[in-house]
Amino acid sequence: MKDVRAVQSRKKDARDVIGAGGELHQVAGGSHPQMTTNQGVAIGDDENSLRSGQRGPTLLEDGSLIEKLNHFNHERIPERVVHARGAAAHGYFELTASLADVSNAAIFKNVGERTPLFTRFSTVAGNMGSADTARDVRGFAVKFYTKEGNWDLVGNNMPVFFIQDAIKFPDLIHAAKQEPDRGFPQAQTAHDTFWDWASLSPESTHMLMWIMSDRAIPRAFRMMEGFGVHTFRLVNDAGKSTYVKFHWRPKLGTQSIIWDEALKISGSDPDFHRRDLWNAIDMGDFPEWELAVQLFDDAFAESFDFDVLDSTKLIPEETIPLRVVGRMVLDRNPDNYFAETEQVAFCTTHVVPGIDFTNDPLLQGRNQSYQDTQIIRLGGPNFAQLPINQPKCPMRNFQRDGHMQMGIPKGRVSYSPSSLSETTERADPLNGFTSFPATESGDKLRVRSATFADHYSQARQFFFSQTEPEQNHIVSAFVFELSKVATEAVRLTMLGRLANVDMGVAQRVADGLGYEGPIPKASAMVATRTDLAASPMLSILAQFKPTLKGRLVGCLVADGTDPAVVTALVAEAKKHGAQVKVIAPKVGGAKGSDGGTIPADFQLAGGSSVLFDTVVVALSEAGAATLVKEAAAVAFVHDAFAHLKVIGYTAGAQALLDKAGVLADAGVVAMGKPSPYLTAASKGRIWAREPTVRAVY
Ligand code: HDE
Repeated sequence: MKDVRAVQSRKKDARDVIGAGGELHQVAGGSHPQMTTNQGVAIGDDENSLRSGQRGPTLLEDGSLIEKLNHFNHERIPERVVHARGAAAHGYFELTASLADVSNAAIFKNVGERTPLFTRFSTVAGNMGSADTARDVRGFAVKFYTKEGNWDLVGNNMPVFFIQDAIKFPDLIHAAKQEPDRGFPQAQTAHDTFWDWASLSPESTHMLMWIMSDRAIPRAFRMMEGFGVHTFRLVNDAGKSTYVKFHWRPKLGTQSIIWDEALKISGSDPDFHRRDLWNAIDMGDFPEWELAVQLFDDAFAESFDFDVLDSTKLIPEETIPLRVVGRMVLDRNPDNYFAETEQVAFCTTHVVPGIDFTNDPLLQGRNQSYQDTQIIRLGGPNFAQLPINQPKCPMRNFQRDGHMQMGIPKGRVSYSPSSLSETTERADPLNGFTSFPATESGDKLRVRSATFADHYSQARQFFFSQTEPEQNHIVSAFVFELSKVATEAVRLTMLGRLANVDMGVAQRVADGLGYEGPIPKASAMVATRTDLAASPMLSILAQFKPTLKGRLVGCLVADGTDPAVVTALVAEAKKHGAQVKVIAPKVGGAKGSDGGTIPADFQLAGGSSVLFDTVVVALSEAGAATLVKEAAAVAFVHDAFAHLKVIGYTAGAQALLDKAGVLADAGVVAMGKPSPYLTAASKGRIWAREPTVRAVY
């Protein structure tokens, strides 16, 4: 064995690493600063702990070992009890139209002014390591670092919620999360406890329609809408209050995936959404949303069909159109997932002067919950001092001490009022936050207002505002979920609730379940209204933007592929704002018909067609003859067809198309020039194909 002391003396600089038996490695490249302990002491050796003799016991005095392991042991903090899995980005809000008539918030005053922000998207039910494409609501939380302090708009990608009163939130979440005895299923509502709770909670019916719709399986974070959900209040300079609902509208349009695709993406790329967000920002293709508001007054609130304080209801955009006031651009990925995405602490109570609350009982409960959850999650009351949470304006008060106090407050005065210091902070009655002086009176009761009692009318309105394929998907989603419910009585209770939405819908779900008995309607306080006009704004497909911007084209190649097809496709797709990814049997690429190499982005097994919006099968006859014997290639094409994608193909690819069961239709396009194919692909999926590939109940 070499003498380690001799090796130590050969160590020339910080790049040298001493391995087993005193082997000296040089790690090339860069000019590296010294590694130190947390006390700033330079570390001489980060590969070997201190021991007595070469094979002897490790010594307790090895401070750098103990410091390193202790820190590692404490690397995890409790994950969020809900919305644990998320991805985030930095960006800015730019005001494009003044809102000063209704709010004196500085962020709404100066057109053109940019306010920095941090936005976190999330799923609700799954744990941190769950898959992105679970059927779920997506969190859409924005922290605006305004000049007057932080404003957190902690919303979702659906405008309504499951419950009307915060007291029911723990029950909803316990029912949706893994069942407590067995610890599964992960990140799904398709199990008995969720549907047991839902079937016994009629107020959830409207939200169930949303969650069973394609809104719950978005194509990308940058292709989903966002909503503040509650009715908030804006207050102007004159102290006048205006009610407001906040909306985010994605510039790329709202788009979803198909359920079978979602299931398969969970396996192919569990990070599908966070990767998409990261890549888009990394490439400089910055995701963008419009911020819009629905504004209304007491008179409208009085006359509206439903209670504006009820978070299970929405105000159709046809009734109060959106007023666009600004845009959000996400232009910078986090530097560190933990320090930023994990430690960001959103609280509904974080509002600024000019923005205020209403009596929505869900919002009122949230105002307690978020602050408290951050204290347990982040270990104490000083979480606002973490860089990601610090306001970008002065933060001064007499709150002191506590775990991880990072400031060093000076002076003897840590209280108010005081006269001992000329320079300590004081409250500012003129410019500081003052709550809107709403008049409140009434008996102290545990009660829910009768104006919250209609649980079905808007659920029905939502269903009948959808296009036919979207309605079919809602029915199929109910069938899928309830088929995973083992307790038959729960399924039947749920059918009875659906019957209150519409007997036809309940019957379709019953058919899908193979249930042939009678469906007894659940009792309801208020009869379901059938006179609410359809609201096309609630449909994704009715608002579909024909574009390939931000979309991915997957091009399957093999040895013998004509490289000119790929080159032309890449060039044309770029004009559409889309990106082409090449999939080949080997990641080193395929041998083109000209003898050169066609470089690949994906190896076939890791590049399933579910990862792309549309695909091209660019094969020679010989290439297709090889790939018909490759299950991954057959599945690539078969899935693309079953997921209603537009498929471009070269003549040589026909054998693979046949093997995959592809039948000619408007979405199966021969590749001459790439333009007709790309034009067809920009129109989205081939919905007419759906009844030929999937049962419609
Ligand atoms: Fe949340 N919610 N929530 N929620 N929520 C949390 O706070 C809670 C609700 C939403 O990216 C928790 O920091 C209660 C509605 C988002 O960090 C917790 C109630 C809406 C996020 C909490 C609700 C939301 C959360 C868990 C019923 C849409 C993720 C960790 C009264 C408008 C924020 C945390 C992020 C997170 C409580 C209902 C959105 C426990 C009690 C309605 C986007 O405080």
